[in-house]
Amino acid sequence: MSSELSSLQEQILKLKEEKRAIILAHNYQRNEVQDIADFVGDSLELSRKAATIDCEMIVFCGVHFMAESASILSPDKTVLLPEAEALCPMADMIQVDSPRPVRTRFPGFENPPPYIFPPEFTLRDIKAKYPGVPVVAYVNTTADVKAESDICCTSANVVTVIESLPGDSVICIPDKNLSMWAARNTKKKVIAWDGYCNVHERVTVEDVKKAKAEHPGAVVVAHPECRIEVLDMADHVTSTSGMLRFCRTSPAAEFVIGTEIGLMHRLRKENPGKVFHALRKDMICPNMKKTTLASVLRAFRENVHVVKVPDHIRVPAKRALDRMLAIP
Ligand code: CIZ
Ligand code: SF4
Repeated sequence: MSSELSSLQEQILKLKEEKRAIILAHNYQRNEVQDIADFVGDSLELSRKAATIDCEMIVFCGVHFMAESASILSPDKTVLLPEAEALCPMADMIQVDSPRPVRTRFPGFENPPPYIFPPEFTLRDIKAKYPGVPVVAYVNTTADVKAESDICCTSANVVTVIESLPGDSVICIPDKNLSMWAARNTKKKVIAWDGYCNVHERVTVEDVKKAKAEHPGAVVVAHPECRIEVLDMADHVTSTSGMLRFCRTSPAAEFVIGTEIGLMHRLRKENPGKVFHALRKDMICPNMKKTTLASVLRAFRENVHVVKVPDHIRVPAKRALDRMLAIP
């Protein structure tokens, strides 16, 4: 490790103690940021940690919606997001009441099925069209969208959440890939939104074919934010926490990993005897990589950037998160 790096780490650890803070890092963060964190996990594991741990300050190394969830569940703690511009483009693809700009459709999805809502709609439009149909919001949504939703879900529990709801239909926002994958695994009608993660969306069937040819003995694991035709070719489909569990317990020794490459750090650290290949080397989320050790240090020094969800949004958003957390 360079002395510059270790000096940054030392300064961070000192301020962390002084401020009675904890550092949470998402599985997609840079390796050195993961290494300085008290806990590394998916957005929900980290928010749960934020709610239960005894501290005054949380420095959330992730993207904005994750810091919002921590603030929703722990309103009395100061939540800092080191990089104000660490946003999730997918979370920004749905708005409560003002439509987002119409974007160009991506290849292969020129003719979406009719149940997928186009971008010029808003969440309120879709709710008005399907009165009484419950809205399931993926955790990758902004706090105000969660506040307008009935329940949240993660990529790990989406099917269980859908099955827990009354009626035979659900509105599932904002990721069309996760929604279509959930639709495959439930008898309920899933009304999907036209959002997507541009990091997972870029994986193609050709990429999977190539990875299988290059690593014939490897197990292919894909995140449900990938396109449905990619998921159909994978051996296992699961969230980041699910991937960590699966690769730890699987008897296989070689894996191809279809998610943001930040996860490779934990996979390799926790499974030194196993081999991991990225499904695509460019599965890199620029927003997740904005946070560096220097920005973590600045967050502590300058108390930036405070993420605080106002009560009129926090209370209904917490209701949606609590409903999910109440499902065993
Ligand atoms: O919920 C999360 O943390 C995300 C964005 C991915 C995952 O599967 O863990
Ligand atoms: Fe959003 Fe995708 Fe980046 Fe996750 S990896 S923060 S879903 S853009």
